[in-house]
Amino acid sequence: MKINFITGNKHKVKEAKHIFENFGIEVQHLNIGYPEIQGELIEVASFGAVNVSSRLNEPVIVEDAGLFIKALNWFPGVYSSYVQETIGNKGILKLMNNVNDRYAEFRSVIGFCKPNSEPVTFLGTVRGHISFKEKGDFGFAFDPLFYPEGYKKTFGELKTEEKNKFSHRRKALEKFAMWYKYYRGD
Ligand code: ITT
Repeated sequence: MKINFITGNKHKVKEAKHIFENFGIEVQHLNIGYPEIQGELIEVASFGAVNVSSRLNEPVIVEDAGLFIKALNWFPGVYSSYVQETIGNKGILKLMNNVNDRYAEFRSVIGFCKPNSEPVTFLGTVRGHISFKEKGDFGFAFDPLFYPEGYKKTFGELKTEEKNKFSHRRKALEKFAMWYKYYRGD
């Protein structure tokens, strides 16, 4: 069993391969881009999945994800990628200077679509809080800033296998994998 995963982010592919292994699903990585509309994660993932499945004429998944910080009115959220490339982790820490409520969530939405069908989406969330400084060299992007709830290590201090046990991506990919493997019914 195989699925096309359309993304330009190699870290996402590494995490997905790890998770899909348990389901016997092989990841075919294609970095062919797709239009990312301005909107909520679910809208972006749905639109992207429809677009690529019709271009490729094959079933595909895409993922839209982000870091949502409560005290910043859930910024950077859908702008996560842009914010990471511009102000980066140091910029986020500056915005969080003297902020006591450090609650944050990572959210991931997997969008699946096969040609000429409606898209299906799967949401995964992990709760946590923002650190006071960057910690760890593992993972990518905001990982060194994020303490998952109940952990004394940031995502940046966890190896892929550990992060994958409970990450937002794990939850979304696992929901998708269960459905794809057992319930899809076609
Ligand atoms: P594709 O759209 O090509 O899949 P991308 O990196 O642009 O790759 P998104 O549009 O989903 O991915 O942007 C999400 C951004 O949110 C991502 O670039 C990171 O900055 C951040 N992000 C998402 N998941 C993350 C994670 O597990 N760890 C750290 N940062 C993450």
